[in-house]
Amino acid sequence: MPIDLPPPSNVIQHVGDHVTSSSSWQPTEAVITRLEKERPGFIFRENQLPPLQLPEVLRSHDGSLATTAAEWETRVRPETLEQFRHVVFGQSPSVPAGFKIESVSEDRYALKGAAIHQTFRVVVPVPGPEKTFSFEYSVFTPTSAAGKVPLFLLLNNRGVNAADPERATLSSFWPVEMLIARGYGTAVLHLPDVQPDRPDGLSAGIIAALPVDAEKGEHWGTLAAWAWAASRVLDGLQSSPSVDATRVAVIGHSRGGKTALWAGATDSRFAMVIANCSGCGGAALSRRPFGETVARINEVFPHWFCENFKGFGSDTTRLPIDQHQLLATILPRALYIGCADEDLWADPRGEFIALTAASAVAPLYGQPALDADQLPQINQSLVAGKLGYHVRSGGHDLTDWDWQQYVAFADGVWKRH
Ligand code: GTR
Repeated sequence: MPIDLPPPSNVIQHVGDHVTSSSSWQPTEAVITRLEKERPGFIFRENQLPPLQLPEVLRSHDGSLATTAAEWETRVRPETLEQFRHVVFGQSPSVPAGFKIESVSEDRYALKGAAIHQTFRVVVPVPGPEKTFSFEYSVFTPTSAAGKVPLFLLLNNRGVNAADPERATLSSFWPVEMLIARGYGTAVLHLPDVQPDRPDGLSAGIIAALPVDAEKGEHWGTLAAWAWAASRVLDGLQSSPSVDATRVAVIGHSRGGKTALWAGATDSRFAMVIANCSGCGGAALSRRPFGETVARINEVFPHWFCENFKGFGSDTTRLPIDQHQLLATILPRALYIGCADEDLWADPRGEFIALTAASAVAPLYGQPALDADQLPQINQSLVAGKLGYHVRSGGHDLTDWDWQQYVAFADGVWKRH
């Protein structure tokens, strides 16, 4: 049963082609005009969108509404996850027997003595002649920590220089030094080590190595393979004497953000999920064709989702679910959605609508829901209970400012002051 969302009139008023605002964030005319030139044929104005109707997050297939946390957890949430496996991300394999994690290296004097740096290898038994498929991840923990530390696991979708474990190249994409100084551990998984990010990449990587028992239409895609690997890293973190595995935040940017959401949805051991500029197939709504659309993402990145998702490009209203329900499956754990002013391709406002709709789950756990009229001003972090949201000024990136908001959010949720 779809519900009508309130029109955005309390946030944005449409006057012909011009948009005037209340104090909430709204895109500037200059950015809209630039994107309309750069990406003709796509929508960057609210008044060009079709009316939005979304499935209710608490509604079960049988029509009943979850009114308790137990009903949500035992009925609606599992149904929702199954729909996402079926039509968006595909079915992932179970963990093969004999799977193990080996220590590769340890530097007890990393970052001039501020951190211990360890590297691990995940070894997955596979049926082919290679017998195993393996990939590595790196972990930094503060030397001065009195006990186990909470940790940010970055899913790195960029080159190694964006998240260099050797620290020869420093980048705001992975501010290890800042995180260590703030008392956090941090780990990085380089996503292409698990699965190549190419349309023709499905004949390589973990997807080629590890068979999955699923119909063709719901065979796992690249994002699901990356998310599965993130869970294997969490397996390793669980046996670390220096990491508090009950306080691990999985964080990713863009395609890494989409992956972080799916990892958090499918693995409730992740206590916090942070999706930065995740956009279409991430926190942005498929039924809102603002910026990147389902048709376009499946055309340009045909390897990311399962085959079934391609069938909805021409009419997203036929999708049995939408991305707000993906966000809902992460609740009542902590969830932060960050995006950027100039990144209209990723639809910051659509991400906020998705988060507010997902927040219907929060009151079942005594936590506050969000209202659509709470869209914050630019460069202001909105935090309500265990939900966070911001629109930063600037473009499609994971910046120092974004990280500062995420660390402050984790400090608050995990009461570290
Ligand atoms: C964009 C793409 C997005 C996003 C991004 C990225 O071009 O359209 O869906 O994933 O790239 O990962 O950088």
